[in-house]
Amino acid sequence: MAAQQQGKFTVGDYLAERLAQVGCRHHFVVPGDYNLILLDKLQAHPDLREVGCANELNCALAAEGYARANGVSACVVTYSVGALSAFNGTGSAYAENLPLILISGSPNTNDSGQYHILHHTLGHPDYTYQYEMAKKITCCAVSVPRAVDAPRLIDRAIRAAILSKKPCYIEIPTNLAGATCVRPGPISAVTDPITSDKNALDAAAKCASEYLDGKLKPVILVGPKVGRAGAEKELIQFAEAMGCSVALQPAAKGMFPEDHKQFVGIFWGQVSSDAADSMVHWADAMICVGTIFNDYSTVGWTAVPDIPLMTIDMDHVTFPGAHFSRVRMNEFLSHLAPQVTFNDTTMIEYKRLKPDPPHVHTATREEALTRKEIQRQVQEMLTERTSLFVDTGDSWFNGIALKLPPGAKFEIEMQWGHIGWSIPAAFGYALRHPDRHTIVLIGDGSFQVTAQEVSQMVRYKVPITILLINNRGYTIEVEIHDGSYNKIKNWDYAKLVEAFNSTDGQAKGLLANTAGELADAIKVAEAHKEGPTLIECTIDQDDCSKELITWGHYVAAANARPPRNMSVQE
Ligand code: TPU
Ligand code: MG
Repeated sequence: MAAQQQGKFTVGDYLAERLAQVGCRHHFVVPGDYNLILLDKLQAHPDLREVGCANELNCALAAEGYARANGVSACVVTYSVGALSAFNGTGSAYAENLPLILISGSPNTNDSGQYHILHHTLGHPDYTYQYEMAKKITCCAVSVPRAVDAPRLIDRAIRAAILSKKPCYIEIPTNLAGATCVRPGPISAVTDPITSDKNALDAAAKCASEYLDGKLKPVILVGPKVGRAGAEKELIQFAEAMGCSVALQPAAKGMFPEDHKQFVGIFWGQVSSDAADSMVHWADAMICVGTIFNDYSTVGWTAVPDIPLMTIDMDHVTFPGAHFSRVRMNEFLSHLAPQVTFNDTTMIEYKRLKPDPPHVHTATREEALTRKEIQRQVQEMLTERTSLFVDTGDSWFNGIALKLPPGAKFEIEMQWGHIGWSIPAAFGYALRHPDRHTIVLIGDGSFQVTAQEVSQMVRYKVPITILLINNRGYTIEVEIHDGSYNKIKNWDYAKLVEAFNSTDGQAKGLLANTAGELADAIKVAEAHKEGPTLIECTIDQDDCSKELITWGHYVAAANARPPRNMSVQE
């Protein structure tokens, strides 16, 4: 702040100060003439580091990944040509419950009144359309009309994002970023959390004891909002007080320790792991914590629990006949823990049902690489320091089947499901967690969507290991519905990432056709700290998990349900 204290304080400085205060150490940008002054102001802040991205889709997805690591993130783009691309990553942040602050430059405030037609716009002088669009995909959108309004609007948007764990949108006209502005008040006004309503907390706890009363076989089902609510510790405390089985939805993998004795696997209907499916179906009470039931997590609606549920969401709790607002998930779990009755019936049953560990075949060095062998070798890579990103495709199923050691983290984007998400998201994440070993599992089709962002890993020397599983096409789509559109152009992926090096980069691109080549390549990747390593793992086109095939059949059936209101004539 020293430099800013001396000169004039501007709208851009105000935003910079707020971003730094809420904990953004990096901000992700693509420049354009509507945001250049703003970028200068953000750059001038001593606690913010600017990170340039190759395009705005990747920029927003990098910020999405950064929010996973840091709790909040910022992405700065130019008007329309930039922002409309960044909206996709913003949609991801919304769907995945991440507070991403999307900031866009916009036209000079004089232009709309003068009916000027401007570049990068739709070509008519109504410049409100981007703000109107942003309202639909953020929890709070603000457009700053005058410098004097900036503090209030910036604070409002950022507070909304932090409280609701959703993205917000801040639009700053190009001629306001450098306009004089007052200094911000205490940051606590923006960041202080809303705590639970005491009466609602007590009443919800009473209702929980009524719900559980007389139930013999309770099970806890954990969903992905547990991590977003920061309630992992309280969940363990609550689960141990209950003593019952704990199953996880696929997108919640990593949010409850897999070596915990109450962990009974991933509940994913027909493609569940361990004995999760049997336990969930056997239960007579189900405590859903942060769950999301969508067509993917329910395997095309075939795995929807059919008993009345108790649901603990991020900021409310519901029962078959009651709803309690303003009850925070973490506070409710720790409030309830000392009040519940220990009941380990489902654990006793689990011990009887628990499948034997699968026999894993270790391939010889010369054997052609298979999906199972990749999975076996990736399993050996996982340590307490690993953060594993799995992209849409068979990588989801390969990743979910791995056993996470204590401390390992798992990131998946199953609600939004944008192929290629993992490349920019892992980049953003790894900048914030240089201490961790970030590994990406991604298919060839997904990689082609966001491949440019590997060049940022090269530029910022981020040592991410990318295992690209090349099965020559969109196999997940093949399993849902096949057609010639599921074939793609093959690339020389290993050579491609080395092309990003130019004269100064240090990416390594390796090709593994056999088990031995993969083992050697993994050793190279683990020793390489000066940039990313991409290992192209070639497998047979038909080599995919049986879970993907099964899941694909059910999702296809759900997609194909005929319209209910079809007229008799049709
Ligand atoms: O393992 P595999 O072959 O299934 O993965 P790969 O090669 O990455 O293929 C993914 C194919 C895929 C598509 C084309 N999965 N979902 N989609 C649909 C889709 C299209 N565009 C975006 C941005 N996201 C999507 N999920
Ligand atoms: Mg593929």
